[in-house]
Parts: sequence; C-alpha cells; structure tokens
Amino acid sequence: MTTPDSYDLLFKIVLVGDSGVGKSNLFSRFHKNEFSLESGTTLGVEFATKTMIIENATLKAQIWDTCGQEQFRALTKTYYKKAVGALIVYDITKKQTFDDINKWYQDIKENAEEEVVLMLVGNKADLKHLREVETQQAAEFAKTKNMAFIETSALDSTNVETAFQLIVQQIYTSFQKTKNPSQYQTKAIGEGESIVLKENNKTKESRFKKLNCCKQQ
Ligand SMILES: Nc1nc2c(ncn2[C@@H]2O[C@H](COP(=O)(O)OP(=O)(O)O)[C@@H](O)[C@H]2O)c(=O)[nH]1
Ligand SMILES: [Mg+2]
Repeated sequence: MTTPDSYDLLFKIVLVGDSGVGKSNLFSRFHKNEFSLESGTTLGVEFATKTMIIENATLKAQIWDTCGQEQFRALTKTYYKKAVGALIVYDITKKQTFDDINKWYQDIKENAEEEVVLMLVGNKADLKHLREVETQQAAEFAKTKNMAFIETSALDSTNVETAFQLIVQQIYTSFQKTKNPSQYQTKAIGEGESIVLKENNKTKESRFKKLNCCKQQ
C-alpha cells in the first residue's frame, strides 16, 4: 500500500526572484491552497513537500521558499544546495523584476546542481491592465536560456499547479536521461527532521520543517 511517505524520488525545487513578485504566495497556493494579501510574511517554513505521480513513479517535490533574504541578494548556499529545479519568478506588472531575472539565473547556475531544470514564471497574470512585460517577450527570453515559461496567478490559482507539475515532469525526464543520478539523491535533506503539523485533506501530504534558512552562512 502506498502511504504519503513512500516515494521513488525526491526532488528539491527552489523559488527565486525579486522580493514582492509572489513567491511565498505561489508556495502557499501550491502546498495548502491559500493566498494572502500581506506581503513579506514569514511563515516559519523552510520547505513543503508534495507527492505527485508521474508515469507510474511516485515523486516527491520538496519546494523551498525564501524567508525574505532575497531583498539583500543573500540567498544562502544551503538554499541552493542540491536543487535540481528552480522557478525563477518575476511580476508581469514590474519590468524591473523581469530585468533582474539574469542575476537570479547566474546565481542558480553558480550554486545549484549542474543539470538544474529552470522554469521562468511570470506571476500576477490576473493584473492584465497593469502589465509591463509582454508574454511573447518573456517566452522568447526563456527560449534563449533553455527554460520553460509559464504565466501564473497565485491570486486566482491560474497555472500554479501546472507550473509545479511541469517542472517535476521535466526534472523526471532529465533524471531518466542523466548519466549522473547521484545529484538527485536528495532523500537525505531534512528527512527524519520533518514534522507533520497538519493532517487534514488539503495538507495531508504537506510536511513542514522548522525555519532555519535565514541563518547566515
Ligand atoms: N494580484 C496578485 N497579487 C499577488 C499575486 N501573488 C502575490 N501577490 C501579492 O504580491 C505581494 C507580494 O507577495 P509575496 O508572496 O509576499 O512575494 P515574495 O516576496 O516574492 O514572497 C502580496 O501583497 C501578495 O498578496 C498574484 O498572483 N496576483
Ligand atoms: Mg516571500
């Protein structure tokens, strides 16, 4: 019998991007279907995990959110360590956050696993009347960097589940082709230290670990 804890592979995926683009809301929309109008709230959570079944394999996505330290461009090495996927998020209503994608891209390339799968995410797609970054422009940019691209809204839920599903699918495809499977051995991260805070229908597969990601390295 399959329990929430039995899985074939665990993939660490990090959220990066400028402060205020909606990373924490994408995170909470994904793992507990919640949205908050408050900005910059620290949830006291370092990562959440969710189990997905893709091509008969039970995959566990371990999604990491920052705790605001991206304001200082100070994401720690621990944050990127062993990440095999990254969602680089910008705000479609703020051109600057799109221009800053390059620096996040560099950061990931320098600190995450070599074959990290990247996805460019244009969030706040519900705010169409305030749009500053055209879909076409972002799609073309993503192509030049070999990244998938999607527009989301954490507010109305558009494409949030899809974004996470697509990246997990891509990581799995990449895993199946890799000559270096050891980089996917993320089972050790946090395992045994996690505690289940809630166990209801919505969150029964989400597990949380006590916050310590803001510690300076
Ligand atoms: N309209 C709209 N607002 C959003 C969306 N996602 C986040 N926000 C708002 O943007 C602000 C910053 O969100 P937050 O998740 O804290 O951003 P973070 O700093 O990247 O983690 C908050 O006021 C959110 O309510 C979205 O998809 N649509
Ligand atoms: Mg945040």
